[in-house]
Amino acid sequence: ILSANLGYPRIGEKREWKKAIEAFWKGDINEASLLNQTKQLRLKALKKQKEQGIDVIPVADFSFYDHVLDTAVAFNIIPKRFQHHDPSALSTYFAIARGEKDAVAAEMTKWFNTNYHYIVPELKDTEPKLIENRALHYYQEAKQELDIDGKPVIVGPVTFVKLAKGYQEDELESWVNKLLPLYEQVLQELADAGATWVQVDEPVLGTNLSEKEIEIVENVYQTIAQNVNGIQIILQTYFETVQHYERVIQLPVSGIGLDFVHGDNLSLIQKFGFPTDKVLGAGIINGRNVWRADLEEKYQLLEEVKQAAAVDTLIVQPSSSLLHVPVTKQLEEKLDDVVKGGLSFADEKLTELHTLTTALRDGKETVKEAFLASTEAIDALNQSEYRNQTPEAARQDAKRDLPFAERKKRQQEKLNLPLLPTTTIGSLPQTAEVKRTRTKWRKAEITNEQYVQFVESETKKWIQIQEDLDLDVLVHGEFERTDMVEYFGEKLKGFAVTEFGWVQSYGSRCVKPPLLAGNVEWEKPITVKEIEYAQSLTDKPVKGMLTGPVTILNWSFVHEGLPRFNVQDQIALALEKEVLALEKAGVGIIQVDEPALREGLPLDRLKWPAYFDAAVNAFLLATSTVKPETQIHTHMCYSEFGEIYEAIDGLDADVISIETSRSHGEMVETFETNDYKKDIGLGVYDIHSPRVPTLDELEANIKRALETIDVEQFWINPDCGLKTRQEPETIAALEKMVEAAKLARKEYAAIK
Ligand code: THG
Ligand code: ZN
Repeated sequence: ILSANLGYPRIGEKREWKKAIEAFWKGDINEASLLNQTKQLRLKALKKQKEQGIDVIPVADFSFYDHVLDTAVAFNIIPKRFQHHDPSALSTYFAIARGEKDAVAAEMTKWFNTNYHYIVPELKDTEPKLIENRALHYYQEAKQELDIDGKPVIVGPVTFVKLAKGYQEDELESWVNKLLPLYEQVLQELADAGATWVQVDEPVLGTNLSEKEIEIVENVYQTIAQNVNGIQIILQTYFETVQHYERVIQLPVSGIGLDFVHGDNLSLIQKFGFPTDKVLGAGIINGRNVWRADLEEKYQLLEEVKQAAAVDTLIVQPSSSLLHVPVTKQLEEKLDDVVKGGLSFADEKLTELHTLTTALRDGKETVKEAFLASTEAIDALNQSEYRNQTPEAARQDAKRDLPFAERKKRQQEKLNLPLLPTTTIGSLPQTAEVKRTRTKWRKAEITNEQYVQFVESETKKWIQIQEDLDLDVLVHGEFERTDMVEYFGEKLKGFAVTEFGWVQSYGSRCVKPPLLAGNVEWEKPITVKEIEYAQSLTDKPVKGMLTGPVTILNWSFVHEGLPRFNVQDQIALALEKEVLALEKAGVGIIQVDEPALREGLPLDRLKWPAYFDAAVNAFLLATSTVKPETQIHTHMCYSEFGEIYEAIDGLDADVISIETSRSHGEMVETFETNDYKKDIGLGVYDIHSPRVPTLDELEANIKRALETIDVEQFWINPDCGLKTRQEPETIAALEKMVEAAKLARKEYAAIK
């Protein structure tokens, strides 16, 4: 019996990694300094894992941005527009991730159903060859510096190709065949350097692979087994039940890692067994949540696993990489004791792994105290005020009273908006000054009053700017909010927020998910004051801005003792109270954003209908009890809409805005083929880049949309919130956008 980790968080206890990388981008530190600082972070992480008694420690899980981009660049898979650069230069790597003057960044998208984004590889027009054996490099570093025989982690070939841009099944085989010799070289060099284990991540094995695809998986691992000698591959899966289980366990690898937290892999091993000559990596500690494990329960589960899989070597490990959780809870000083006692971040999870391994190896009595402490912490949380109310029962058939066409008539009477109304998504630039002031307020360096006054002055400034720009539907700008989910987490009962609980979201960007410890309750209006203030400054409508139940659920760390769909309904009912409070305060347009609706989709398609039903009902619980003349908006942040179209329609929002500027044409088609009837704003420019769009581009995007979408249905807006942008470029871009809208209005008025 061994203990292992699958990947350690990159960002450092206090986001040192992020700060070093951003300092390098700004030119404040040079490359040598970046390399040195990040090396120290890696070594510190390795040392910690060793000291915690982890037997099999991952290496090469480090990245300067993203591990999928690492894999691509190491194989010379560099988008054509960056191919004139040196493929081995760090500057090339960052250019692909972030874009440069004449070349847009590679797209990024969600890593399976997590809130982590990877850079989408572009295979077209590339010639794969091995630029760098990263796995070997980091293996040697750990060996030389700390005498650790690390386990290099690499993204498997099938997962890598499946995640590439424009993936088509009939191209899988040829691409995998091109990459296989490179993988073989990487693995052989590792073996020759003395590596004992290598972890090959193939999370696509938890998705619905076709017959053809699973055959390719078989070929890949047979070929590797034939051509590489002297290394033990652990084929690592996570996030879901393995599909094609009986074939996967026959693959010629030394071990297989299964997730025993998500999905139902236990039933599979109980039903079909597990090869006794293979190592089983039992993913027992949740790698995606921050709540302390119930060690008794985990121990029982391990016993069941052991019984079903009579293997010689069992590896006790987290369910996935710990990339998805913060580093350590030790720094938290403001948390309620009961909550803090109930937490396990990455470091504490390593302790849990060690405890469970010891219990299996030497008997439970040897770690009696740790088991007792776990039980006590969980009991304390269960008996705390977080759990003592009975949640309100949710309706299952929430629905607006009147059909859309009738609502639209009444809303238009009230709002009197022009053809092709213009608006923004909600957040406005969070300048350094905004962030600085909030930090000061948090540290009590300024009073509450001073802070509120500052936020109001920003709102006032921007209401004026929006009026000058002649936008039609205004926003207050969300200057009082950090992250939208963290913000609602701070205000709703049942949640707690941390000080240092950061996790990587994309590149150097991090988020701090709130902790959902118990039943959710709305206590008093959250957003009404700010919206009322903004509305008092203008005659134009100001939108109320809320984050929806699916997104709050998805972007929080929800306690595993709480049933997810129930929690989602509780959040929805709390939001309904906020929606009604806004309506009562005279707010005529309320936007409830659901940017996480899509990423929350289960990996297994069979689970989609239940997910959608629950998501749609929760959104309707929150939004359907307003008056017909109150206009409900929603916003979503991604482009592949085809497969979730029905759910989107089911939300029954009066207006939806979506992020489309990087794939405008495709998106228009989805709504066209489905004959979507409600109002819709397809983002007319990309806010993820500081570039100000030209009038021509904006007009072209509007025109393209109006070829198929009715002009009466269309809204003109940027494709996402503006909080990460600077003020001057934002104003310049919006100016152009309003100009384009006015030109389009004229044109269409003439046609009519
Ligand atoms: N909130 C949460 N999750 C998200 C998003 C979000 N996931 C998807 C998408 N939006 C990711 N986008 C971002 C955009 C910006 C930042 C993080 C994720 C960001 N973070 C600050 C940083 O790392 O510097 C930290 C926050 C701050 O200091 O204000 O800018 O919006 N939950
Ligand atoms: Zn968005």
